[in-house]
Amino acid sequence: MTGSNKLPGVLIASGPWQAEPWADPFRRHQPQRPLMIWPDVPDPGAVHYVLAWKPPSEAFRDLPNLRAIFSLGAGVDHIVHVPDLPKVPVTRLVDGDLAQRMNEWVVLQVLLHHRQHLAYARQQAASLWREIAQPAAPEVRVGIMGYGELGRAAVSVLRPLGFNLAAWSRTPKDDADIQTYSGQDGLTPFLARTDILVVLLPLTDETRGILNRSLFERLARNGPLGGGVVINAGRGGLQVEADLIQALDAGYLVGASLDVFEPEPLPSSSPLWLHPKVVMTPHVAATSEADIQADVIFRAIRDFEAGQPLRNVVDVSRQY
Ligand code: OXD
Repeated sequence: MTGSNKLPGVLIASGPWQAEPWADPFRRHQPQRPLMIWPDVPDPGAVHYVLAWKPPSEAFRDLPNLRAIFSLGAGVDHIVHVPDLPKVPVTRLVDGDLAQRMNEWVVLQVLLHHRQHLAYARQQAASLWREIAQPAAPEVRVGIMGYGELGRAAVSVLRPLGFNLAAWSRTPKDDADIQTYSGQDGLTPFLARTDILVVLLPLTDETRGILNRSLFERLARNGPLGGGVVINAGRGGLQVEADLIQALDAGYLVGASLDVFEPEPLPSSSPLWLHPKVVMTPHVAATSEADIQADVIFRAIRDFEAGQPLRNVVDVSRQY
């Protein structure tokens, strides 16, 4: 509490998202807590917490009592690159609802390529009744790139379907119960055993452009799908669009599912829109539902003020 008996204030800088739903639990449960919505900040000194999604850098300026920044999404790339970011903890959203939504999207896309739905959709458009050879799930090697909260959740839903699973992460994970690979040395063997690549990586200086020609070329070509499939629900900046299209056209990639792009919205001039081997969704794989996630942040602030450590704090120097 501040000396004036006011609760520490919250500033919501939700970029393109509506701010009101994020304000809701604070208004309902703690109407006495100062609540401001960027750019209307009449009392900067009262702001102890910023709730941020794609915030303008000015949103963090001149906040002398700022204690923490809460990302409104699982990713923090939209915050950590803000110039002169205040040196306070930045947290990301980790929540069952987000993981469940991402799981649904990942399973949908893996099955869509595994069950060759794009080919069947083309056949339907041509009124063509023809069976396509169908490999069994254990014959298909799915590789999860990024073995954090969402990567582990994806494994938990893909495993019962019977796929042959492995994961790759920047640093070794000793507690995994699937085969894991790590670092630059582990990348080539991981790709060589992967038919369907599911990408759940954060966007950092290290991962920007990682989905490029050299990576696509190293994916397995001897699998039952006849080439590699890339499924990206991480960030658009991970993929080099021209390399992806070249790999699809050359045939060593047989399909791609993309939820993320750079820039977003994807310009209508992008050839991805009409590419016959590409499935696209407009960054909706795991949307932060304000109705649910505002409560998660409200509780995190309440627990923090009751003396508990902040959870899900990211390492700003590592950018995730
Ligand atoms: C997120 C996202 O970061 O939806 O949560 O991209």
